[in-house]
Amino acid sequence: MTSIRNIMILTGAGVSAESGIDTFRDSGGLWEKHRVEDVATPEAFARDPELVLRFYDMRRAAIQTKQPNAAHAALARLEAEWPERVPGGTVTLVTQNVDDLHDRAGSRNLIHMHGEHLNAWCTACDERVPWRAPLLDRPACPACGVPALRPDIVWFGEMPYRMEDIYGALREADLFVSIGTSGAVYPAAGLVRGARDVGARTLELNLEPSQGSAWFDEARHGPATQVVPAWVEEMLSGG
Ligand code: BV8
Repeated sequence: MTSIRNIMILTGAGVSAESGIDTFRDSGGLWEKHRVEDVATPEAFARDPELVLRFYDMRRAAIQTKQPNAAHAALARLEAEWPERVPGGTVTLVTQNVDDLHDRAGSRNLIHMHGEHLNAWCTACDERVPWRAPLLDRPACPACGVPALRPDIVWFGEMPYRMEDIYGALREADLFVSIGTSGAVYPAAGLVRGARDVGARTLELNLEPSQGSAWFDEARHGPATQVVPAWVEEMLSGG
């Protein structure tokens, strides 16, 4: 492992599953209660803003009752301690998740490529503001006063955030680790191929094989709260 300096980690809903936050595609996952087209596209928001705002208000409230789990904590520990183990080494955490559990666990070099529940985005002045309350009653934007706030979430058909930063970090990666994602959504699901193109090693930590499993050099299956801390301990102890 000593040849590894820069680590890129991609997480999905599976890393927050054991914190009690629904995943999208497991049985009983969120999408099964709603069709994606009805709640997670700009067209859905234009067609039925109340349905979409209720969907996000419910989830924004739900995450505020949840706690980070041992997987989130282990990833924050890796970011903090890796430079001591490998001087100049970096850990970049890219998450598809819109909860704030990585943030609360202490991860700092963190990219929310699909947005965040705890932000609102004003479609009048384009400001993004921290937001914990419901949006259903169309509150006024704190920056411009217009009642034009929407969830700061990347919907299907919208461009994920900070792709330049993500591809920049990917070019420098020696190890790419995918955790708790089904590999169903692009461009996130394509990052493993970009990692292979730059010669990085690839590792999948997931409950079961994902749609992209064939692209990984190695896979370890099991719950994130067991598999992720064990892997971090191995990386930090030089195993
Ligand atoms: C874009 C915010 C272009 C919403 C989300 C046809 C082919 C290929 C691509 C496309 C296509 N048609 C359309 C596209 C593009 C589309 C796409 O990929 N569609 C898919 C469905 C085919 N992508 C987009 O639209 C993206 N934008 O392409 O823009 C563009 C270009 C230029 C200019 C403008 C635009 C935007 C995609 C972002 C959509 N937004 N999230 C919200 O959260 O409400 S995606 C949504 O799915 C979440 O972010 C989620 O993270 C993501 C992926 O799901 P996962 O995280 O993987 O969760 P899932 O439930 O699927 O899997 C959980 C995994 O965890 C499972 O494997 C399970 O086994 C595991 N697990 C469960 N428990 C545990 C566990 N693992 C460990 N421990 C456990 N305890």
